[in-house]
Amino acid sequence: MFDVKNIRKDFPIFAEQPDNFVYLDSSATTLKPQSVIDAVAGYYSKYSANVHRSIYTIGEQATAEYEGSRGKVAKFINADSHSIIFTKGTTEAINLVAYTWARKNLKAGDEILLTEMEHHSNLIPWQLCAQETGAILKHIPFNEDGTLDLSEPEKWFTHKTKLVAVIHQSNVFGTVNPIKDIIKMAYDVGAIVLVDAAQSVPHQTVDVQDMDCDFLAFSGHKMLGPTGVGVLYGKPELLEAMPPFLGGGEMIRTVSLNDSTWNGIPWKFEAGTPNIAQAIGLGAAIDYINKIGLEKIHEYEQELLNYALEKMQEIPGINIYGAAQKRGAVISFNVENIHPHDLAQFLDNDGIAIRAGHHCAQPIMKKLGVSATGRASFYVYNSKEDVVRLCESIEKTIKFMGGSK
Ligand code: 7TS
Repeated sequence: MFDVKNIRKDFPIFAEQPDNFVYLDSSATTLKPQSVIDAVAGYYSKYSANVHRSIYTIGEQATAEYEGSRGKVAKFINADSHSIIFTKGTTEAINLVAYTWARKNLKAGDEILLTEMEHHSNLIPWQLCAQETGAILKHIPFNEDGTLDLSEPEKWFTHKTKLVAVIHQSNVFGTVNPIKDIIKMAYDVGAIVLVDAAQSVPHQTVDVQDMDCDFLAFSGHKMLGPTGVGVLYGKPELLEAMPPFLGGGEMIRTVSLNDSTWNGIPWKFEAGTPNIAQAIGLGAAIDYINKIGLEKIHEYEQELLNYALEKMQEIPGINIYGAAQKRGAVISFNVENIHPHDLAQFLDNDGIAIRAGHHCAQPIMKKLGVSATGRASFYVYNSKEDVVRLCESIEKTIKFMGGSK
């Protein structure tokens, strides 16, 4: 049994908000449990020293907690601590690879292979990189059901493919892409693979050894952690060979006026005072997830997803985008004759928070022929009751707006 009633007690926002508050926007960012808030506040109130430089007790405590968090992240995805770089989020993690590995290794005519279902943060860094290096962008298309069309791999994976950067779980369709197959196809042509795992790491077990990706990026704030912290995992041999991203304090070994040598990994990529409190908060979020059990969370979310799909499909005039067999608990939809922004506003009046918009995936919207969709996404604190409330509120809006006939 998944004890959602007790889990909700760990999230102080539910006591602050009106009783009818239903949060269905965890794909954008998740709510935070008290233990994460306490970990962040604890750093600031008890031992707020800088890390890696202070030879006094609270400085050593800060370093131990910050590095301890790195260890928790590493264990969470089955990696070695040295291959975990703290960044600001998924976006910065992807940019780090684009500015260092890609600009060093790509030349005119090389191909960067993406998909049509990427979040903007896994499109734009490569557009900028292609403009500078002369590399060519290619995009694996998606089918009507929101799955990737991998029927002609030879069209996409060629001897020119040098980098494959692909979303693991779609933030629009929920589709979980066949990442191991994609990685195999990439390795068969000698390409490097980056996985955008922003939507998968919080919801399913991701094991980088088993997946065997080269790079993996995700965000703390989508997994109950603070904003301002994310992770880039990289295979150590790749990270070692990459030039630094940002220059400054702590990323160096020696500095003279005209040149410098670099610190070892991962610190070579963490210039300046890092996001100490946020990284410590992410460690607390991982502790919280582990306490419940990620497998249990995944199972529960699948149950909620199936329930929500069943109930939502009964709503007249609703159009749900994406029907992959393997998918996460995120549902994008539109209701005939009602703009999703209007729908979101009406739901908000009933205390229900969904996202309406293009979800930072404008190319998906264009292909679907819509400017926006509504989106409901679920996490540990959601219940079947939330699904019922969502459906009732959508139906009420349809009646009020004279939507679907
Ligand atoms: N990649 C994916 C798959 C995402 O869903 C997001 C954020 C990002 C990258 C960027 O993460 P960030 O933490 O660096 O901003 N997705 C969403 C969303 O779906 N709604 O709001 C943010």
